[in-house]
Amino acid sequence: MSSPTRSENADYDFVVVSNRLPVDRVVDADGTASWARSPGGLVTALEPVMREADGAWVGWGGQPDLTVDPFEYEGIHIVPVALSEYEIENFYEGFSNDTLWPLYHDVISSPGYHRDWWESYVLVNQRFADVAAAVSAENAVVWVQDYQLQLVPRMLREARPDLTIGFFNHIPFPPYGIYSQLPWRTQIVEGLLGADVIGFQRVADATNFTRAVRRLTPFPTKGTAIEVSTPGLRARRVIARPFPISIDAGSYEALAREPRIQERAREIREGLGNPRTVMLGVDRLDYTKGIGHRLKAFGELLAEGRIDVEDVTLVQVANPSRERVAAYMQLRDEIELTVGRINGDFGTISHQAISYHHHGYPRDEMVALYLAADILLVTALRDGMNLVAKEYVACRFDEDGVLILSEFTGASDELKRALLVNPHDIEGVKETILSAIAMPPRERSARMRNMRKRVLENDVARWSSNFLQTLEKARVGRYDRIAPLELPEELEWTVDRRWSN
Ligand code: GDG
Repeated sequence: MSSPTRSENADYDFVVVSNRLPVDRVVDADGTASWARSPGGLVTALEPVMREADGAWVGWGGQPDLTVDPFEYEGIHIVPVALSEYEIENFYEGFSNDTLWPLYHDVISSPGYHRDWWESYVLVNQRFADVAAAVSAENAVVWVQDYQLQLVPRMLREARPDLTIGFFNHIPFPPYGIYSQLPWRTQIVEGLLGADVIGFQRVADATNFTRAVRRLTPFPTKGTAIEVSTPGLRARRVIARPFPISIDAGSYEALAREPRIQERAREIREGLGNPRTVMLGVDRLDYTKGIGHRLKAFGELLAEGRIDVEDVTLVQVANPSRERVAAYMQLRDEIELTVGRINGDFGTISHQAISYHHHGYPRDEMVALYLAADILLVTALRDGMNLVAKEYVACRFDEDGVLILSEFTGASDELKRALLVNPHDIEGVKETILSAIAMPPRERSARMRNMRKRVLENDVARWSSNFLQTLEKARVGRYDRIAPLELPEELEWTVDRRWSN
C-alpha cells in the first residue's frame, strides 16, 4: 500500500482520480489479459491535457482484487487501485450505487442507509487519496471525478496541503430537503470542501450544494464563493459553480459524415420495414432515465389509434447496467414486460412496435442509429447532463431530426430549442410526440441548427479547459482578489463568458 504522503517517485504535475480507469481489463478466450481503452467522453476530454501535462490517471481496473503495478497506456500513466469483492459490494454497488445514486436523483428509488457500506466508502476513498497523494509532485494539480470519491478532496488536502484540488460531480446535487436524509451528510460536504474548485453540471446543483454548506457548516458563502477555515490549515476560498459537461462533438459529426455510416443508417431503416417515423431511445438501463414513462406514452398512442404501428417504430437501446443491484433487476423485468405487452398487442408480422435491445453497440452503430432516427426521445426523470441528447445533435449535420428532451436533464439548460417535456406528464409527452411527428421540415432544421451551434461550440475540450483554467487561478491564489459571482436562476448557454472567473 502506498504511503499517504508524497512518495520518492511522486513526479506527476497533473493527476486525474476517478472510480474507473480510462482503460478496461480484457481477457481473451485463451486467457491472455490486456488493456483496452474505454470509450467514455471523459477519456477523450482529458487525453490531450494528460499528454501535454505528462499526467497520471488513478482509478480502479473494473475487476475484483486486481493488483497491477502502474503502467503506461498510449502515453498516459495508469495507476491502478485495487478493490476487493467485499468493497465492490459495499463501497461501489452499495454506498455509491444504492445510497448516493438514488439520493442524488430525487429518491426515485429508495436509498439504502447501511453503516457497513459507509465504512467501506470511507476506507476506499482513503485508499484513492493515499495513492493520489503518493504519485502527485510538489504543487501538482489533482482533479477528482464524481460521487464515488467525494471524501477524497479533504483526505488529499490533509495529506498534501501543497496540492491544488478540483472536483467535478457528474450527477445532480440534491436539494437540502432530500440531501439531509443522509446520515453522513456533514462528512460528505466537508469532504468536498477539501477542493479548491467544485464543479457541478447545473446552476441548481451548485446552489443546492452551497445551501447544504450553510446548513451544515459554519462557513460563510457568497454566490460562488465559500470561505473555509479549518483549524490548523490556512483559510481558503472554495469556488462552487457550474461547468456543464459536453461531448467530443467534432468526432461525432465526422463519423456521421462517413458514407459507410450513412449507408448503415439506411439499412437500419430498411430493417425496420421503412416506417415513416423512427423514434429512438438510448439509455443505460437505469430508473433515472424514465424509460417506462416513454413506453407508457408510446403504448397509449398506439392503443388510442393516434399512431399506427405501420408508420411509427420505437427503437430502444437499453444498455445493461449495475445488474447486481436489486432495483436494477426489478427495473429490467418491468421494462421487458411492458415491451413484450406492447409488441404483443400492437405488432404485426411485418412491423414491430418496439425494437428493443438489451446490449451495448459500438460507437459506429450508435451514430448510424442517431442518423436513422427522426426523433430522439430523452425522458429522464433526473439526469446530471445527458450526453445522448448532445450526441444526437452533433451527428445531425443534415440539420434534420427532432429532439424531445426532459426538462429534468442538465442538457435542457442549453438545448432550449428541443421540445422540452415533463416526463411525469404522460398526456404532455404524447402530445409532444405527435407534434414531433408532424413538425414541418423548416421548423425541424431551424431548431436543429440552433442546437448544433451550441453543442459544437461548447464541446468537451472547452469544458475541461474552462475547469482547469479556473483551477489554475485557484493555484496561483487569485481567488482571494476576485469578487464572488452571484448565481443566476438558471444557466444560459453563454455560461463560459459570464463565468470566466
Ligand atoms: C453520467 C450522468 C452525465 C450508451 N449506450 C451505448 C453507449 N452509450 C453512451 C452514450 C453516452 C453515455 O454512454 C451515456 O451518457 P449519459 O450522459 O447519457 O448518461 P450516464 O451514463 O448516466 O452518465 C449523466 C454523464 O455522466 C457525464 O457527466 O451526462 O447525467 O448520469 O455517451 O453514447 N455507447 C456505446 N454503445 C452503447 O450501446 N458505444
